[in-house]
Amino acid sequence: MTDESTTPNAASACPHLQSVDYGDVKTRRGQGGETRQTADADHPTLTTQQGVPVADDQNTLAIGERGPKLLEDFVMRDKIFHFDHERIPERVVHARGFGAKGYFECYEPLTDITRAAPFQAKGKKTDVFVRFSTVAGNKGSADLARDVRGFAVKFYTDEGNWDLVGNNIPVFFIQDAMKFPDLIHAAKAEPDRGFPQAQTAHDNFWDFASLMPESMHMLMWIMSDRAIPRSFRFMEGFGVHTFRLVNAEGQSTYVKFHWKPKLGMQSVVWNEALKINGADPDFHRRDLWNAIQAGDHPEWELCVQLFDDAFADQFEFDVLDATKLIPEDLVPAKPIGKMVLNQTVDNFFAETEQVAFCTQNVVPGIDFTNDPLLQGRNFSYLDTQLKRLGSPNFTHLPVNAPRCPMAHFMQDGHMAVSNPTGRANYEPNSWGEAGGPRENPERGYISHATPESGDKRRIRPESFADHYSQARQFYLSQTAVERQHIADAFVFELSKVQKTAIRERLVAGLLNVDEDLAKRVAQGLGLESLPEPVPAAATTRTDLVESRALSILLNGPESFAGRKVGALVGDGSDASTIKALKQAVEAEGAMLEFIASSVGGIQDSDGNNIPVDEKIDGGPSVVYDSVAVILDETAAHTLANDATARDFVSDAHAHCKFVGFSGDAAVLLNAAGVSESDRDDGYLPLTDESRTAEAFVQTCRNLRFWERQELVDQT
Ligand code: HDE
Repeated sequence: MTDESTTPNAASACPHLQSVDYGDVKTRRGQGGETRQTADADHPTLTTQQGVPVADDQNTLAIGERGPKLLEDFVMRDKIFHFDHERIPERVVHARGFGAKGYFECYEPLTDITRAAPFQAKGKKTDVFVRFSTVAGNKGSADLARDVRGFAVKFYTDEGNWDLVGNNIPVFFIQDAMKFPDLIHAAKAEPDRGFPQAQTAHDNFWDFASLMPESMHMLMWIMSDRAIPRSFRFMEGFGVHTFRLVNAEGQSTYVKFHWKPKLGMQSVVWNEALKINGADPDFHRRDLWNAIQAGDHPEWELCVQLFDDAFADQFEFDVLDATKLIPEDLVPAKPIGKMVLNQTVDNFFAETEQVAFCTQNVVPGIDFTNDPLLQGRNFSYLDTQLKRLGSPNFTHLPVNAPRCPMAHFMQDGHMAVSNPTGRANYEPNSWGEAGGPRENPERGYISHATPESGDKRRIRPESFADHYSQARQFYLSQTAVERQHIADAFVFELSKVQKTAIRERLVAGLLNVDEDLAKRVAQGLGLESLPEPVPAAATTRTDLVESRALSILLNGPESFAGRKVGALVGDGSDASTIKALKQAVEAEGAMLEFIASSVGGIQDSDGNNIPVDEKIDGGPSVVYDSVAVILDETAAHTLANDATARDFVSDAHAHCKFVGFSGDAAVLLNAAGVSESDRDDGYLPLTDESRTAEAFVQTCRNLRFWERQELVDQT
């Protein structure tokens, strides 16, 4: 027998441990120099999944020091086995998402129109879980893809879970769920090559879209800046479909749900999106995380458009058609409560990844309509959750479990953690008090008794046939800047399409929307002549009135709260100017970050150490809402030779941002190509007088100096 085999267990687990001090971290080293951190008063003992204490988490059990490893090592196998199975199938759509928790608070009782629990009393609070997402990209894709954002809300009501699984755009690409797999196949990476990732800018998508006239209204929305939001906090949400609210007497009212952000709407511009995706692919999730962690809890008002059959019958379009909206000018969106997101998740996988939204999760007082898309979704979501989460018991996971009393006879299956107790697992039964739950005709869910008749057929209603009128209304309701962005987006996307016939077909569709738009796109694509318009199933209406609610810029914020200023500083930056800016930004409820050549911090003109948030190449101006450049002459000259510092300025200029600058910073501005004559009213001087900082922040409320755009485009 060798010495090794006779060594007692405890000693062999910790041979020759040497203490090592890393300054703030105290560890020990094993014989091979490996780091060993052992349990102590502050750190509990590591165990296997079976609860067995682990003596050595660094070395696999072996024969001899350099010999073969043993299959007997259940500690190592437990760890690797679990790791091998860490992934679950990502969602087939909306794979990349980010969740947060909070509550919904009801403004006034809505008992006359619905018996739904969250709306029964003023001030009533209902817990919610929200997951925002992009649609096309994989789980690891970048946040600022041009895409629809999912806006899914799970209400843990007193009468079960209600999932309002919406988007940040009020209409959809298709009218019948039958086409969903085709739409998603076309939008995602092309199957032979596996790219492009998280982009619709490729042949397959535009081939499909150009052959689906019903998608035109939605195309206008996704080519608009709605598809590149600045933050989840600054975007609207929509239930999309027409639903029903049903009161205790069984009377139904049609409803469309809208979420309106209290902080107002805001988007980035496309060139920024492209750059943000490189600088910070987690831009949106980081933004939400940071805001909630900083106590800046985002809020949305839940608004409802309520209408009856009489309105539905006289409305120009079919309220069951998800490619149409009801303009707010026709039916106002009435606020009925607010949602506050005040908690980040404790664990991303347990909550954000495993949350299972299902459109068919409704509660008494909320019901479906015959929207063919909604009906298809009601099948799809349950099916998808079984595939993803692997068991019908996904409702046992805390994020999915209702928070109201629950009693039923469903049992067993994979991973059952809360099987019903007692003898009775069926009904009817004669077990008296131990007999378990019974149906409840008073409190139970009763579907609205809608009369239905007709022949069993596969047919699209004629009332769904107008594909262009609302697309036109949307386009004409935009400001000039927004129209330009839409045209530019079509040109960008279609320029990535290789087949000219596809580009032409799309322009032929746009001719049914607006001739000016079609011409701009054709010109941007270098088409030699305009094609003939696509034959339309119904003539485009030109009498629909423009609607302010459809524009982002007309619904921007009233203040700069929740936004972020990036200040480029260096050693010697004027202390009073920095202080004044910080005060003005914070008084507005906004945030100030410092950017410098080194993350080690700077010394201002008074010799104070100012901590720096980002090194210049990690904090480009694209990730800020406005920028300030506060430099003394020496630092300005040094940074004038730094390409990233010049980009900081020239990007801010090109993206029409407001720029505050101290006198000496002009050296850098000039070097970045923004000479004195280029400095328009979007450039504001910052001095040691607090009024200059206040004026800068007040101007920032406009978010961008759009007057610059035309000039920038020309250059
Ligand atoms: Fe979805 N959708 N969808 N969808 N959808 C899914 O369910 C589906 C549609 C939406 O953060 C899937 O859990 C069909 C419209 C959101 O977890 C899947 C149709 C709208 C989310 C599915 C639609 C949405 C999903 C994939 C056509 C806006 C993410 C993973 C009839 C109103 C929820 C999953 C989350 C997710 C099917 C159309 C919104 C496959 C068949 C319209 C926000 O079940």
